[in-house]
Amino acid sequence: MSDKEKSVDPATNEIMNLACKGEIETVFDRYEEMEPECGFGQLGVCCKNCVMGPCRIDPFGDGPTTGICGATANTIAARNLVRMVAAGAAAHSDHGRDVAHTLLIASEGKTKGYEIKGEEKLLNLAKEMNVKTDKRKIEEIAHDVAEKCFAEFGQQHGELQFTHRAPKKRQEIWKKFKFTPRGIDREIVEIMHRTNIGVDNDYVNILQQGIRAALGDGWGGSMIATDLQDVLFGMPKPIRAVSNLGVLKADEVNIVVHGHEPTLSDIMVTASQDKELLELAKQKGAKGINLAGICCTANEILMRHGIPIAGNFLQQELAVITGAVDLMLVDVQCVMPALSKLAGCYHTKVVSTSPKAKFPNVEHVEFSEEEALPIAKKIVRMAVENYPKRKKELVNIPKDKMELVAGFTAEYVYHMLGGKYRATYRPLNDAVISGRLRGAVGIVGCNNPKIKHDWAHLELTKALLKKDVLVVTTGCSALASAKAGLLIPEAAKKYAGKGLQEICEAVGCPPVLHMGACVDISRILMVLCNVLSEGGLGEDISDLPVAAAAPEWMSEKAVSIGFYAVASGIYTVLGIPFPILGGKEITDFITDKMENVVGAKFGFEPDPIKAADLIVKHLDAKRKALKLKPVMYGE
Ligand code: NFS
Repeated sequence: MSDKEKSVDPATNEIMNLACKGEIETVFDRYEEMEPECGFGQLGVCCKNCVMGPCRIDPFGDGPTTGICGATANTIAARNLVRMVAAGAAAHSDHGRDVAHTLLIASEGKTKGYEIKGEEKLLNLAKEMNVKTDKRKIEEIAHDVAEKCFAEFGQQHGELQFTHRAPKKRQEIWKKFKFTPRGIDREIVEIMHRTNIGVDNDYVNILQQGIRAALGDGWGGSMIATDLQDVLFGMPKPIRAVSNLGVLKADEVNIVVHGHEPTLSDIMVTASQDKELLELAKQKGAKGINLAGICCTANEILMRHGIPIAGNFLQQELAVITGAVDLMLVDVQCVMPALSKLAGCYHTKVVSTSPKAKFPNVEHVEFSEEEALPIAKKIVRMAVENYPKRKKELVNIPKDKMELVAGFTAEYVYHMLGGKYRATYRPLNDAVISGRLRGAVGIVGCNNPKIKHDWAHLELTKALLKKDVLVVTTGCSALASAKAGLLIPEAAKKYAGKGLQEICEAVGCPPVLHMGACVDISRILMVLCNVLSEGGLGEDISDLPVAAAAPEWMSEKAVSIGFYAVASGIYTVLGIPFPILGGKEITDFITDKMENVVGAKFGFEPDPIKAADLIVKHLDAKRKALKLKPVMYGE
């Protein structure tokens, strides 16, 4: 690759230069080679939902104005978009289902390696779900909670349990427009039905089902994943750790876990500390076994165990190019197929584990929750045995690494602000009411080679901090902030406005709060519910001076997240527009009219500074509507 720097992260650029010299191909090269990308696809006006086509609508009006069946650009764009929602919601929800399964078999004593570490959370869930707790063993309670969560996936009518956590007003809006999800799977299936040739042709009606399925993700599948993970693996608490490629070690066996489900990564933490395997590592000449993570599974074990972060989505290939990764272990989601070919150039073993995600020419060690620990140990052993094959001349580990604090939860905020004896959200609400804090924004989502790596995440985050906006973050955006040093308390002094600085100093927290993986955006929803119940800031999420942004998104999961955020009443700004711009009316609906329905809308803005302006304007308008004082430290 010849081009100028692809990232704002020095470690990424260093390894990119290496790749370039060695003529090793990465995602950045493949992106360049793909340009110009298909314009019809970008505008959302190509359809291949039946084989009379594929059809494409001419965006300039010179060619066909409808598909062969008569579908307009708006219909086609809407169908394509909600199919993205279906795929995204399915991914998050299937993750949630796997966790429910693991909890179920763990409660029956059928697993090797898992135990119930989050008792308090389990008991709270039991109460919420009407599961009896009196004189019952913790396993029995866990069993019934897991079964109830399982039932949410296949439920055919009624309302998903956790939608009742939303403020009353929000629930009423959902009821009024038939947005309340009935069952997680049902809503996803209905998208596939409605977008089949010749079914739902009204773009607004199509979006209605997209919203319902997305809410089934945010207040269903993702929320179940988060809550049951807390039950199984324990509640995260703020923890210090280190991030970036510099966490790889030259003299230790490096195992990188990549993917999403902590059922695998969490057990790898235990396996990598096994005495026998550590001894074996020494025999092979390594000083220890170093576990590190990439993407959201990294977030899971970071916030529960302080396991270091090797990088975010666009760094997965770069980790291999350091030549120091002895084994990369993958499960599901965000794993590039390119890894298999790339690993062939190094000694790195890539190992797939999920029956749902295999790769040609990649060794597959099938993971099962029942045999979790023995399988994890087997994989660690493979890594250790591969260590002597490391080619010293190919090892280049960048020096860059950065301290961070991660692991904030909706529950922890009570203690963080209220102190030891009086757990409360009051100080947070008061900070907003008094104008010391302007509001809060969730910055989340992926990386995308269309945008300089990490740049938009960081520019937007810094611009908002300066305006006294508290930032909460998850996913690969959280990892971008981690690498840039925004997740340490000291960052407040450097980047935050005076009001936010005062709060961070008083509480001892960073100005950017790491709240976990992408499924943990459900934690952010719960923070907002808690803020509303504390009082003084309106009655519905759409009343709050809050917003969301995904400046570098690329995954279908982000489409689902965006929809449940907006349908929950949160203004959401995307750095890359949805592929719908070929349909004028649907674009207008999503970026404007939707506000009349759900009290929030999408904004599309690639420039992070302009995005920050849009968000600040929105926060100020919400403050005004609540009749709050002007922000304490002015502009
Ligand atoms: Ni987490 Fe969200 Fe993937 Fe990163 Fe993007 S999809 S699940 S943000 S890139 S891991």
